[in-house]
Amino acid sequence: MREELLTFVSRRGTLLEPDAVDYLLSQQDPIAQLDSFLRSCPETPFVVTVGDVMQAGDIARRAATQARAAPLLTIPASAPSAIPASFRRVGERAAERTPEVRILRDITGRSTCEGTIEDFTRLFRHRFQVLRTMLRSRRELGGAQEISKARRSTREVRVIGMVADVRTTKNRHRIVELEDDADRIPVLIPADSPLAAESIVADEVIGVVGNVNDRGLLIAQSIVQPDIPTTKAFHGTSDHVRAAFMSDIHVGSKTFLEDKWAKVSDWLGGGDDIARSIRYLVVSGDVVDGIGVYPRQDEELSIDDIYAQYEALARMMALLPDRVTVLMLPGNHDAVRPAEPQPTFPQSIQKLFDSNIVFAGNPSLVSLEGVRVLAYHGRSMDDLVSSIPGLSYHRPMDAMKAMLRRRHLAPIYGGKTPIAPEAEDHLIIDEVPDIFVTGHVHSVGVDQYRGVVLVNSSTWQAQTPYQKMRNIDPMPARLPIIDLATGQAVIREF
Ligand code: D5M
Ligand code: FE
Ligand code: ZN
Repeated sequence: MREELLTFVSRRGTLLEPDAVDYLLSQQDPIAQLDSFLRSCPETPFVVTVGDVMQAGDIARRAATQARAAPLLTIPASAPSAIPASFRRVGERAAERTPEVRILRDITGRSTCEGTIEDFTRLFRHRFQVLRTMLRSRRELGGAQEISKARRSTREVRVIGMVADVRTTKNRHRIVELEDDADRIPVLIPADSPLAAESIVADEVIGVVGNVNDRGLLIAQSIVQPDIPTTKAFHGTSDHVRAAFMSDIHVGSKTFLEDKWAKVSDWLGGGDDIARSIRYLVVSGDVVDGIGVYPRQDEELSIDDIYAQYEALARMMALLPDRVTVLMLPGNHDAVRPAEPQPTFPQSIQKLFDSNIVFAGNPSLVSLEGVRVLAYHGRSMDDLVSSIPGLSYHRPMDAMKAMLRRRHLAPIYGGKTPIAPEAEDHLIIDEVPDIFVTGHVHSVGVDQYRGVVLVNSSTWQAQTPYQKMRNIDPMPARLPIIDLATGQAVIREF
């Protein structure tokens, strides 16, 4: 029964406190009781406590004795209600300045998927519809037609579709199979065309302008990606507060750089002017090394218990100065589901940390005093690097630009990035952020693209045997720091 209950909970995209699990298992019908509680919530709660389910049990019993046909349970005003992501923010602290971190969007508590084929169809339909709407507003694609109509036209056509396949012929021409809800058309990008250098990856949504030849092939004259507007102002804070960015700490690994960590931690707590202006630390995943993430990982661990790894991290975080509010999201080494979008850390891990840590999902869009930060661990860079000629692990900023142009964090499906079939595509870049940050590739850099500040946030782990074998040369112990007033960046090396 425990397993059935936990499966039910994860399908509903929420978390159960251990006490709530025990309480429910002592009830006659644990799933029905939890289900009735969840139905009574206006939104799926982030975590269900023992108080919630006990109260739900009382209400259900009262409802059953009072009126057998009560259609819906109502939740009393005193009951702990669901807390939507946008209201999970840190409480006020005694510092002279109140930190302000608001999670505007992440999957935590909103997962809906069960992993069926229908779910994937729904996910891709949603992706297509949203990105098509973005493309339709592009001047170059005004009057875009359905593929089924365009294929019969003898004039110039404009179509929007999802890339079902890209292949290169032996004469170096590229053929893109483009699909919309009802039809599909092969698009030819001639080897000698100026478009030959354009990168196109499977499952991205693009617009094509061209002519259909008598063999039904659409000869492309131009390709349009959703992209972001050419100019965007940085919506900065009025004071020069700064945010620092980290990821891939990999606590628990033998290659975790303890000495470098001691240095950055001391610096953050010291008297340096820049250090003293840092009020936020965004930690974008792989915060610990985890357990069983890759074959024979146990040989490379200095801490082989997952909770002990998070406890060690919590102790490290507790030594950071009080003025720094930490936002932490998971990556592919963390103890949450690997499929993206990843919900945030379970309560059993969160409770190990001090209250100045704010937990978010991967990816998440957050506001730091009004500055919008899109934080994503960056697993999809593995797929982008292997699909787009010219991209490399040393230039993660190029991969980030590729994501912004596609308005999608993980455009390629079926590669190394596992994607959960949620009802909506949470990996679409709906809103253009002020700062876009990724980690994962253990490199470092800052750049900007059309007014968006790009950050890749280094690592606190030395080269691992696996990375040595794959020629991945990390750039550890660098701390990118952004002035939230201006968007200006500096990188400090430790
Ligand atoms: O990833 C750290 C780095 O190692 C990152 O550049 C990706 C690379 N990496 C990790 N696992 C793989 C696999 N399976 N294939 C290719 N490249 C990989 P981390 O997430 O810290 O392990
Ligand atoms: Fe990592
Ligand atoms: Zn990673």
